[in-house]
Amino acid sequence: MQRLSGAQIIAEYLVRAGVTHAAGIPGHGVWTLTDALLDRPEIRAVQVMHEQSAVHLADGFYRASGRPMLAFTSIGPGAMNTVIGMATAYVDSTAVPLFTGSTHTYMRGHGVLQELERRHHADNPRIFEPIVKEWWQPSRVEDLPFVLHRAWNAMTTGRPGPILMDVPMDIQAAAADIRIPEPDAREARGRPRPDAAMVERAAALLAAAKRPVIVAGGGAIGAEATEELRALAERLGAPVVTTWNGKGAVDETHALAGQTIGDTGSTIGNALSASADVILSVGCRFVDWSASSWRKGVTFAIPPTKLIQLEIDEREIGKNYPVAVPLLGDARAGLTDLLAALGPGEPATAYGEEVASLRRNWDEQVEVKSGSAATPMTMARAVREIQAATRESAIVVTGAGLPQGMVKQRWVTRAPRTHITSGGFSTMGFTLPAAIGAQLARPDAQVLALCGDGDFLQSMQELQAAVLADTPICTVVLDNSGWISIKGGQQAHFGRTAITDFTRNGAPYSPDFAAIARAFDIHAEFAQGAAEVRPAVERALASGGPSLVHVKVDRDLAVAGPDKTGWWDVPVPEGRPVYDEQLAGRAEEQHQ
Ligand SMILES: Cc1ncc(C[n+]2csc(CCOP(=O)(O)OP(=O)(O)O)c2C)c(N)n1
Repeated sequence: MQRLSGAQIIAEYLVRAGVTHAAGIPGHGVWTLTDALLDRPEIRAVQVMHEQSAVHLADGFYRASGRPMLAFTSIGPGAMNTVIGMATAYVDSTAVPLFTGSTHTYMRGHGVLQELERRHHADNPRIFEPIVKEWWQPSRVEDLPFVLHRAWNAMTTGRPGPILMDVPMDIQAAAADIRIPEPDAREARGRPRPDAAMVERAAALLAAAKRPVIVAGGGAIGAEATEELRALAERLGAPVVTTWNGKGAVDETHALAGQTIGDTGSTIGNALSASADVILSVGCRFVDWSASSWRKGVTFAIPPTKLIQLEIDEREIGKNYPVAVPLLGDARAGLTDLLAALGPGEPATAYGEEVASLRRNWDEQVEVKSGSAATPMTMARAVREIQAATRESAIVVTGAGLPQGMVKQRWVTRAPRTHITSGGFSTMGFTLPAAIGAQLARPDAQVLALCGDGDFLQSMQELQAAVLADTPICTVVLDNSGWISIKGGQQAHFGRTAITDFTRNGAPYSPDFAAIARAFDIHAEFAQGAAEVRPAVERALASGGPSLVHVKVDRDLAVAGPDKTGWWDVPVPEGRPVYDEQLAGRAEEQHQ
């Protein structure tokens, strides 16, 4: 037994759970917690300039390493500022622990500074209800050890996700004689295996398949299943296609890499998955963006394709497509069992040269924009030049807009956890703070934040966080003076555009992003010709500290974005040019 304050109990538990970093903004609501962290050199405190960023930092840290990082805020507005970050983590199933300060238990309901109390006292956490796996608001200091191990268990096991711990100020301060639980003894360890009979059925189906395809989602990377995934793909001769969050599950230069799928995916990915006879999906949700709004034959045709769905969360099984064989369990364990059930053998597929030929066609298509020498430079060319300046192991982070799709489609990802994106929630403002988190998790890696100007302008204050934490991330602002992805969608769907250009006196307007960076006293560059980009990024990365490269890219919608490769259903009103086309497409969608 030890006599500890609530905050000391929390700090001790975090240390035992292996937490090494904490990001947040202190306030009176967490004075006791931040004071207790002072005594724990094991946990490095990182300052951010907005609490949403604290959660994005922790999220980026987790995506880059598989290890949770703490995010903390004061009571009230500080806590509320995290909502978008928590939703982003929840949708993409990443483990983020958020600790917020809360009203003193003996004053609950009286309306203390920053309390929401009109419907229910200390009511802030209910705002988080749809975006956390669990939330807790302990009422006694003695409850803390219990709620801590329950929260940690929920966050890290099964399908990971964020948790909220809303800790009243008096509970942080109160002391008790406590035994701190060992996280190891309270967490569900091990990997749940899918039912053995189902594994046999799945293996038989795969062994007989002539056109098997593996669809890897973020769950394949989260479960550290990529080695087994490659082994199974090679055993079967099955191409691997990836979703946004699955990018990196397979080395994209591998002969069986079928690249990405969906509306801004690849022609090879969509062709292979739409013509598969058997699909094995691994940790993927089949959302509209990667399944081309479920329009039959564009990315998938299930049925007639038979689906084997390997998935840790039973709620995802059969949700978007009917399954031939459900494999409820951990991705790595399931793939290991499938490999064992198949035994040694040679691929029996009927692809022949087809995968290589689809790949050649796709590479030729990519070359049009990525190899373009046009002025202004295409964003695709800029992305190619940026990658050329980096090591193979570099981590690239994106958040929303054209850079997110461009990187999905054209950045050649070699290893898991080196492509980080807010895929499911597609959150503007994610890129820069998530990159700082990734760099903290992987100090030796090159980390690049590839932002649109709109994305950057939502969280550019975090250049200060990068400076304070001395994280040598390289932020690249791909500047097209506007929210051009949205403009492109408006043009395609409505035939005209609204409220998307940044203009002043009728001309495109951009701030001087390099000057902004210099104001934060970091290395800054401006590049506008293709030949300028690579050396600018190389110099920025070599500067050894945080840096920013402002890159001007073409705004013309014909070349601005990634190639459209699939289908996306966004309703438009009657009378618009694409109204009939939209209805015709919708009639072919499979979502019952
Ligand atoms: C927080 C948030 N607000 C709005 C959106 C809708 N949205 C998606 S992309 C985008 C524009 C992104 O602009 P920018 O970062 O400049 O990239 P661009 O598409 O112009 O290249 C917007 C407004 C979003 N995804 N997230």
